[in-house]
Amino acid sequence: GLTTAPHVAILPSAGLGHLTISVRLAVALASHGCLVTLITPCPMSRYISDLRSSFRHIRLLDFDLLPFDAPDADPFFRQFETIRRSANLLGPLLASVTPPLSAILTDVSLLSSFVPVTKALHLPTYVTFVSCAAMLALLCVFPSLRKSAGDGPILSIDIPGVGTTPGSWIPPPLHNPKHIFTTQFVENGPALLQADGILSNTFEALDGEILAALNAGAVVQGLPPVIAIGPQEAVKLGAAARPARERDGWAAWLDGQPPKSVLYVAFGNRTALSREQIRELGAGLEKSGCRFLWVVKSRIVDREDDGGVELEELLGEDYLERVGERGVVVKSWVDQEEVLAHPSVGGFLSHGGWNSMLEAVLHGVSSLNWPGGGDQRMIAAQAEKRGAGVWVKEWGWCGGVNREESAPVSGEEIAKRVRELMEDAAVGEAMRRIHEEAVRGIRAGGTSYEALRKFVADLTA
Ligand code: BUP
Repeated sequence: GLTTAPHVAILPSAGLGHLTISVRLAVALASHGCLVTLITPCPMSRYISDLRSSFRHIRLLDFDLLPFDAPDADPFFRQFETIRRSANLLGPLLASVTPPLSAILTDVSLLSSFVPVTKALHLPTYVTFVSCAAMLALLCVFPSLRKSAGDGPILSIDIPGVGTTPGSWIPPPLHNPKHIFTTQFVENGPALLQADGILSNTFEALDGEILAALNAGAVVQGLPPVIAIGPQEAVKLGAAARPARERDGWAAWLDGQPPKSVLYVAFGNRTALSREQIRELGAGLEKSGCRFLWVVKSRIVDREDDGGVELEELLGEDYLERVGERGVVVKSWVDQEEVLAHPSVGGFLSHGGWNSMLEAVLHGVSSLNWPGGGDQRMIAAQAEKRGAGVWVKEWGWCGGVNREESAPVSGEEIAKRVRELMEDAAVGEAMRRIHEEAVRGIRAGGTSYEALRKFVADLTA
């Protein structure tokens, strides 16, 4: 008979990283023949309007949220809570969409709040998961783990497929049973069992063992299929999508550097280093003798807020003069995909956020992951196992909140490791291998490509 395209709605969570993957997924699903509606609860006007003008075939559905006041809270947390508390408003909105929806994809962090709403509409509900498979496995087992640890810390975790994970590697808030992250985590774990499937932005060569354990029911029984569809490629938005735009200063500078000679330094949107650590990092980059492009961030803000502090104040008066043509320092934001894709870039000093790690793999750039918090030690551990990044455990966390107690890592030490990263052939070779596997996976016939195609075909059937 006549088949019509399935219509899929995507609900992103707060934070740029989550919106980014939702946009990538929207574009990928559309390319597999889906009609896609992206629900936009985020007041990130510039990004959303870029999206509107760049992808006319993706529908945007404004989700008007209930006001929620928490003036002191982290902007990410405030946005997240605002979305969650508005869950009941989504039902009528989804029901009114035409043609009727075939499925909804909701970000895992919102799952427990939204699954009652989507289930009431009898809408097939899929979860989007944007971290490593070890984190997904942790999410599955965590509620019982938390219970048996009482009010105490969690010392070590044994998960089938993952092995033994030291307690110090899991997201730090999980050690505090009262933390909002923990209460959400404990609610979202069991909610996974109500979903029809989990779309995970990872791939076989990176996370295969853990995916197999999850799909065999070895981690938790009754888990819906975990479908690895990553690494999802970047999509060009707004100004970046226009071919004739002017090159940014840093991009023009990159154009003039030798192949693979530049170290790119950035710690994501939500990881700010202390002033002290910024100074040491600056000294390290200077000492290393490497060329570098450094995105400096001293405050935890998303893309649209640029912090307000002057570079000279952070780095010291004559730092930029001393570094001269050898390095470029940018405040707040560059198009990271464009940087990593540039032939001059040969290394990446990163916080190892999930998106950043996958982007480095997609472009085959050797990385040193210096976790800043959250899931980033779990990611660094898995990346190291598969050759997708070096991890210097002794450095501890790079980020402000988690680093408070300890002294900064010295410039000397940073210089040494950075030079090693840029020069070590074995590191480069390991990255090249995982890069090739990742790319093979997302091309026609590859595991991730075919998994997404089958997902769409099953919706149509
Ligand atoms: Br910094 C920076 N340009 O200058 P992660 C980041 N990015 O394009 P995070 C830029 O932001 P969450 C910049 O390419 C990646 O897609 C980068 O995501 C892009 O880390 C994204 O690596 C960063 O997952 O995650 O920001 O800590 O936002 O989810 O908290």
